[in-house]
Amino acid sequence: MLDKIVIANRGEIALRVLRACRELGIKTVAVHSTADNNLKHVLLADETVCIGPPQSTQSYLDMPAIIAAAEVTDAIAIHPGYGFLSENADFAERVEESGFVFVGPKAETIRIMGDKVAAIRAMKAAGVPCVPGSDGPLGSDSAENLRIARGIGYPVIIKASGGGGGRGMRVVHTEASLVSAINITKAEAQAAFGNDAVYMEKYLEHPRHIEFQVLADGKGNAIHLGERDCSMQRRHQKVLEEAPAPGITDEQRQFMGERCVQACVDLGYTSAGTFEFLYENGEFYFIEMNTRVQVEHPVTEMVTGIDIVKAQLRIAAGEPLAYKQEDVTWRGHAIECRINAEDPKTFMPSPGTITLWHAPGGPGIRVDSHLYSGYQVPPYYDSLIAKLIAHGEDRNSAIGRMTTALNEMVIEGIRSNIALHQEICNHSAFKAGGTDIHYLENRLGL
Ligand code: MV4
Repeated sequence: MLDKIVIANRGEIALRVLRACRELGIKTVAVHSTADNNLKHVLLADETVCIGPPQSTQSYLDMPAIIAAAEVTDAIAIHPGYGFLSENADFAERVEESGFVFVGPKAETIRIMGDKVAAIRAMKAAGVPCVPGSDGPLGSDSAENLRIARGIGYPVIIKASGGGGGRGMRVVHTEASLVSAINITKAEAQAAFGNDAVYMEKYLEHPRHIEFQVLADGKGNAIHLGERDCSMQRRHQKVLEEAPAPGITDEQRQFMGERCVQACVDLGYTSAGTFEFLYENGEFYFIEMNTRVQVEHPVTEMVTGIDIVKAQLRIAAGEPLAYKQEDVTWRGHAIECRINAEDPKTFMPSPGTITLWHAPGGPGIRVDSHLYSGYQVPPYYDSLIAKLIAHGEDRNSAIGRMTTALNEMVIEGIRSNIALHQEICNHSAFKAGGTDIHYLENRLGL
């Protein structure tokens, strides 16, 4: 097993990684900014290294500072968590070139998945169903682009190859606006990503966002852990996720899971990963792959009993995957509510001192949070302060436990979105299951 690792992140995920390390007997180094001296995992870590001032560009995004911290502490590996440098292929490459293990896929794989045109090409080759669209990047011949759009049928969407996660896209409803939409998206993509390549897809108007979790060891062993429904979102920020996805049959799960596993084998994929799909009218369409552990990984852990972060660490240590596909079973239903330090009406961040914190508990309840009474939520980073996960024998039982737990949770001193979650859990369309990606924004009238 890895002797010692650097946790190159903060907040709940840094604590989540630290806990996995403790279970595996791995020593931990917490690297942190000057704003994060009192972060829970920093207080718990075996060693700490301050890597810079509060601004993440000068701390959690400072590659040399993080690699230097690994050097001075004699660490073996670096776990990037999510966000920050977790999907930065250059960082993964520099970590490996410096002689450390990057807990994640090979830099080359991260680079392919960061280039959406390359990712789609790889998925098509592996037999993963993709959205009908252009074959590769669009060229500069407007007549040809109009022909491609006519072949797909309007509405279409123009996406930046260097984008992803909702950045650099434009929906086109009519032929008259296609050429200018392509030009504007290309200019924006050049400015934002330094890459003006764009591609075209059929625009799906009412899809759900369903993603498949995989684990692969890069030695030819790969499994899927089923799917999550992440459709409950606002402005590309997920709010609530669940596993399994309501209404998805065992046959659909097996079929799509097998396609994802085959793609992992073809790609030589290593570590945990997520295949993101749009789901509409009973069909799945690949859109992007995430090469990191995700915020919502706990719902999959709750229904499969498999610890995804420990699996990442074991794979990084060179161990073969400990599970075969037939070892993976799914029990009950799990829901995660992302608790943010934000104003319930304006969604503006609400940093400040936590004057009182009571975590809920009871059967089927899990709380992934770095909060404690007296902790100060800094204003510099994202506003996720807790993930409340409820598991039950079925979806209704999970919703019931979530409702009880939301009522039990006490956060004083800052504003939070607990009330929003109570409202969602009480709403008839959510209770019925299977709401699309536009449900929350429409429901909130935003
Ligand atoms: C789409 C789409 C509809 N049709 N692609 C947004 C984030 C990025 N990952 C892909 N996105 C979308 N791609 C086609 N062909 C709608 C979205 C989309 C979306 C997707 C997932 C979750 C939330 C979303 C919110 C708005 C738009």
